[in-house]
Amino acid sequence: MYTNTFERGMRAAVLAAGERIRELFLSKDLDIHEKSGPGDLVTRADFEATEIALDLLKSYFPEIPVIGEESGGKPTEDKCFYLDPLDGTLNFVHGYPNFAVSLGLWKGTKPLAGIVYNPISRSLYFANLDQGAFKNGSPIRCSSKASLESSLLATGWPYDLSMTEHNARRIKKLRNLCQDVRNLGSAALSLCYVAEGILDGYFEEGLDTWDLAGGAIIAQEAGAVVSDFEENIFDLKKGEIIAAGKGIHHMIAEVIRNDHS
Ligand code: 2AM
Ligand code: CA
Repeated sequence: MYTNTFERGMRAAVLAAGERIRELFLSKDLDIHEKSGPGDLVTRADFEATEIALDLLKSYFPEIPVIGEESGGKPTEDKCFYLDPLDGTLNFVHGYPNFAVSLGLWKGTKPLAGIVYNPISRSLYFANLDQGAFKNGSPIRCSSKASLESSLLATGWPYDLSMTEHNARRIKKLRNLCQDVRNLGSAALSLCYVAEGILDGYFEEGLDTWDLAGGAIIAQEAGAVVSDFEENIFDLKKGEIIAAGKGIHHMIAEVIRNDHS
């Protein structure tokens, strides 16, 4: 049933963390604290999910370090996990059920496996390098749209407020070319929606490693082109991403690069 030795432990970690998040969400047990500003929050669920996932990862993979949004840690050149215990905390706080546990396994600059779990819909997305992407065990593929006109895109607002106008110009340009540009509030789920073809493309910048480490390989293994804004190979540390089917990826990148007017 498990395609490699990593899947079992990664799956156990995100499922257990996700089920605790689900309980706290349904019981509205939030305990909210502000981090860098009013839109950047952390809750009891972020901390409890971190502990649950870390304990399981340590028991399955004692030798692999974990870099976590709420637990810190330093990336190494060898294998390491990137854990976002709750991606979409602001959604969680508002009762908007679009958030996930995200876990990526990387070796230096190379993704090896990714897993994203939405504990409300109980959807589990998983990908191993060169082995395709799966949702609840069934293969998924990105969309094959060849024009922006029939495409639904998503993005997120950069957390650096000085970037707001710049991003608004970009969204305005793209909105005139495609059906709409959504903001789903979870980078990990946005990438999974690209992987299963719900979204035709997603772009965002100013993100952290743990926001993207799990979802990027899922989108890639589902056939999406995953790059930085210059269309170079996706760089986890750069924090920017365009993930889209190959028919529209370049068009999105061109608009993003020529957004100065
Ligand atoms: P989070 O909910 O785990 O914080 C929404 O556009 C995306 O940005 C989410 O994946 C969200 O993840 C992430 N995000 C929220 N605050 C951030 C910050 N200060 N820096 C970078 N990414 C952030
Ligand atoms: Ca988070």
